This record gives sequence, C-alpha cells and structure tokens, in this order.
Amino acid sequence: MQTDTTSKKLPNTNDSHAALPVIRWALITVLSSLVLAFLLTPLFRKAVQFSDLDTVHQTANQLKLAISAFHANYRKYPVNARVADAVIDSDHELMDVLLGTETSAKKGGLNPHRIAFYPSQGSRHGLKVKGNGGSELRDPWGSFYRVQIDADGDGEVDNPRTPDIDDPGLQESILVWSAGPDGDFDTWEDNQKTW
Ligand SMILES: [Ca+2]
Ligand SMILES: [Ca+2]
Repeated sequence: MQTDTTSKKLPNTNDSHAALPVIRWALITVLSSLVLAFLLTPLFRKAVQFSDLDTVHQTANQLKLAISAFHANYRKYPVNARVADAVIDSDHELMDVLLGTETSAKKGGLNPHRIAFYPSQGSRHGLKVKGNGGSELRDPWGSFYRVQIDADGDGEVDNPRTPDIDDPGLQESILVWSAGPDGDFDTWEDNQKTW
C-alpha cells in the first residue's frame, strides 16, 4: 500500500512570517491597555502619592539638617537678616550657599570656605545642579520649599500656620515646609512640614 505524501499540508512559512507583525502589534496593544488600566487605578495613584510624600519629608529634613550644619559651622544662619526671623524659599540664593558655590565664597558671600552642607551627589530629589555647582530645590509638585529661621536667636519662631494669631510661637530654630500637591502655601490641609 502506498502512502500519499502529497496530501499532507506543509506549513506555509511565508504565511507565518506575514502574521508575526500582526501578532506583535496585537500583543503591544494588549500590554499597553493593561499598563494604562493599571496607571488609572486608585491603587497606583495612592502609591505615587505616598512615594511623593515620603520624598518631601526626606528632602525637607535634609534641608533642615543642612541649615543646622551651616549654623554649627559658621555660628550664623545662611541669611543676611539678623533682626527678624527670616522666611525664605529654597531658591538659588539659599541653595547656592548650602552647596558651597564659588559665588557664595566671594567677598561678602555667606560660605567663604565653600563647604557643601547640602549633598549634591547621587540621586537627590528636586535638585538640579547647574554648571556653576548651584541649584534650586523644588518639591515633587514644582514649588520651592519654604524655610523659617530663628534669625534673631530668641529660640522661637512664629507658627507660620497661624501668623495673625497672638500665640506663643514654636520652640524651634528651623522650620521647613512644602505647599503640598496643590502648590498653595495657604492651604495647610495638604502642606507637609518638619514640625
Ligand atoms: Ca525668633
Ligand atoms: Ca497646600
């Protein structure tokens, strides 16, 4: 008995090659949809939010530590104001001093020994160091951090949350806070603070 080998259908390699881009496209579409669906979940948004809040607290405390180290070294704060408690932002004026740029060591500068009090190496959230070594520091939502310093040295500062109320103030030397996700310093519900 003879077997009819010609009746067996051989796979058409040209067909399978032609189908590959279609399969790839379909896979990419499905995967993209899944990723998009995950990004829209409340779980993901909550995870990002917690991660941002964690970053803010770490950064704010790092900034407070840097200002404290500056004071321990120079016996003054990195501001020119002496008579009133200073409220400043984490802009170039402050950060260049804490980073020890060349400008901050010039005549009349606040950091003549160019000591780097704020770490610029490695992954530091919100700090983009420029060519001259200077930078400004922003929170995950794009605003500067706000800093209040006991520049008059009486051991306390006004509570920035209740500036118009005649309260005893806070027994703190350095306060650092962020405007929070809404970017508004006046809305304290979401503001993040070090005290
Ligand atoms: Ca004070
Ligand atoms: Ca706010």
